[in-house]
Amino acid sequence: MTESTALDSRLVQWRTRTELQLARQLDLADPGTVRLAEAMRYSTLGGGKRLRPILVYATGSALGAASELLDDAAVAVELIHVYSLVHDDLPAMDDDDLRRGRPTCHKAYDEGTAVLVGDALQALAFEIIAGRDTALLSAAARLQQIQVLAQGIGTAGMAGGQAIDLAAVGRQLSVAALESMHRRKTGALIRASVLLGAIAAGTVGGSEYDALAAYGAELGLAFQIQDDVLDVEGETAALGKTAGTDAARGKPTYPSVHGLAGATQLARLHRDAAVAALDGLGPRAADLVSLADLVVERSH
Ligand code: GRG
Repeated sequence: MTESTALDSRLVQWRTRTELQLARQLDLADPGTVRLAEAMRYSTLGGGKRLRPILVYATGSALGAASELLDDAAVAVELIHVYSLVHDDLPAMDDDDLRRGRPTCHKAYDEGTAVLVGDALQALAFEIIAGRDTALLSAAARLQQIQVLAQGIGTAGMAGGQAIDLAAVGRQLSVAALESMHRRKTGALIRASVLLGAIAAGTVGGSEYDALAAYGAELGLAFQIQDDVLDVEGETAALGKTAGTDAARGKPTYPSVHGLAGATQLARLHRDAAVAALDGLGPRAADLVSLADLVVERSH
């Protein structure tokens, strides 16, 4: 088996594992909240690349952790990601009709339900990593995961980045401000995904932890720049979301600030920085290097 075929089969395994774990955790049986539970499943189980759980599994596996130790973190980061997509699609934010090739949550259900779906998915994510139904990790490791995840999605991370994004519509941002927004909005959760995998594997600090934090941050930025590029170059059908919306909304993006060729080149520079950060991990980091390549080469 070639190296890329071996990675392909691990990606299939990690995606399948993620789907099974998500379905299991979303099997909410409270008869009083049937519509909410159904909308949570609609939003979560309807496709997606599952990049963030894959990063949890790839990082944890690189450091020697069994998949059972990584399941809770993998599910948690995807639930948080889905919450952010559901809220981002609301009329008060990006007002999108299409997500993952289907009507957005507030279109398929209603706005109030979509707000609650995001709220409940976020709460469920933290309940799971706190040890909802397993306690395979030590309490100290789970607490550290909770801290890392909370920092990744709060004012210093995703929500803060989204606030800068909302305030920037119709304005041009400086190069530094654009980078700072992207690092928070998208990069911080991707960085947290890598770190949650590391913590589950027992890497809770030190030079390898710092190296993985740098890898995750650079990878997150490369991912978001490629997302901006695809919004210009991509097709709605392949993306599963409406292409061209950034420009239509007057959003500052990497292509609008650096041009398309400049943005593509910058995505590759951040990919290179991500890979360089992994130097000290040696061959154990092979999958993480390949994932960095996939992130900048992706077409959806
Ligand atoms: C609502 C607090 C709050 C934050 C929203 C992440 C985010 C902030 C908004 C998502 C909108 C968006 C298109 C961001 C650009 C990058 C990104 C996160 C794209 C979607 O992620 P993918 O490509 O999606 O991994 P799939 O569907 O494959 O999971």
